[in-house]
Amino acid sequence: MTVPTSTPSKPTLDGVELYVNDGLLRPDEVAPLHPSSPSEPVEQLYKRYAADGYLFLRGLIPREDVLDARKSYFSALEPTLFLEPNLPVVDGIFNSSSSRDDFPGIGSGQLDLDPGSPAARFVDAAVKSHTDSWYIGSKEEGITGFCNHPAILEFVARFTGWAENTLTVRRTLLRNNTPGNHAIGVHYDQIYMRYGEPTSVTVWVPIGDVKLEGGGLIYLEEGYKIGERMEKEFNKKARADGMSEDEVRNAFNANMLSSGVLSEEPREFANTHGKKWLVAAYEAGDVVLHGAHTIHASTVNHDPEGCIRLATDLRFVDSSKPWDTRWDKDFEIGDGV
Ligand SMILES: O=C(O)CCC(=O)C(=O)O
Ligand SMILES: [Fe+2]
Repeated sequence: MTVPTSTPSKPTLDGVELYVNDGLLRPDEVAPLHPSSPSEPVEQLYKRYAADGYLFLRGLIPREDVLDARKSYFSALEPTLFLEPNLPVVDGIFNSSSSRDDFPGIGSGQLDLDPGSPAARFVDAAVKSHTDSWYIGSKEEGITGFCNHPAILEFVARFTGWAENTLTVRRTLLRNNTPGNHAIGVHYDQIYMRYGEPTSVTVWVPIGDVKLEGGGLIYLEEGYKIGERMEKEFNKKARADGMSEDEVRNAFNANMLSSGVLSEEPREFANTHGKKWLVAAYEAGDVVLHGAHTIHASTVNHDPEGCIRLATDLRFVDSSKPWDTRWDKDFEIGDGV
C-alpha cells in the first residue's frame, strides 16, 4: 500500500488530530486499543495477550501512587525551568516561555548535546531521576520505589506464572516527551535485548493522564507477527552470511536504522504492512503489557495544555532462564544497550 501524497485534513479519531513523526494519521489508519480489567480471570487475560501481542490494563496501579511519582519527578526537575510557573508541579505543564530545544525528551532517539548547554543540563537532571529513591527505591530509607510497585510486580508474577522468578530488570527508561518534540520510532523490544530469550514482558506505565493527542504509545495491529517474522529472517540471513553468535546479538540489521528502530515513519510503516495503529487515551494507573516482538511507536505530544508526557517502561524476565544481563544497570545516555 502506498501513502497518499495529499495532506489529510480530517481529525483522526473522536474529533482529535493524532500526529506521528511522519504526519497526521488518517481516520482509517487507526483503531482503538482494546482495554481489559485486572479483575478478569488471568487465563482470559493471558489468552488476549497471546492473541493481540499486548494487554491494555485499566487501573492496575492506584491513581494517587502514580500522581505521587509524577510529582516527585517534576519537583526534581523544576529548577531547570522545565515547568510553567505558578501551576501545580504535578500537572507537569511545559514552560511556555522556554524553548523546547532546551528540553529534548530522553528515550525518543539520538541526542546531540553541547556539554554545558541548557539541554545537556536538563538531560543530566532527567537521567539522575532514574536513581532517585522515589523511583528505584532505597533499602536504607525503607522506600520501595515506583519501579517496584507491588501492584505491577504481583500482577506480572501471576500473569506470566514466573512467580518468585519474576525479575524487574534494573535498566528502565523514564521518558519525558515535551510538547511537539520527536517521538520514538517504530520498533520491537527484542532488538535491544537479543542476549536473552524473547519472552520478556515490557510494562509501559504512563505516569499521569495522557490525552489521546498527548503522545501516548501506539501499537501496530498484529504487529508481533511482523516482528517475529523480521527477527526470524534476520537470524537466518545473519547465520547464512557467517555472522558469529555475538555479532548476531549485537547487530542492528538491514531492517533497522542506526538507533535500532525499524523506521522513524510510523504512518508509512503501517501503510506498507497494510495495518492500523491502535491508539488510546491513558489515565494514571493504566498500564500496557507487551511482548518482545510487539511492534510499537509513539504519537507526537500535541496536548492542548502543553502537558508533558511522562512514562516509564519496566521490563520483566524469568530469572531462571537466560536473559540480557547487559540491562542489569541504571540507564545512561549512550550506554549502547
Ligand atoms: O514511551 C515511549 O515513548 C516508548 C516506550 C517503549 O518503547 C516501551 O515501553 O517499550
Ligand atoms: Fe519499546
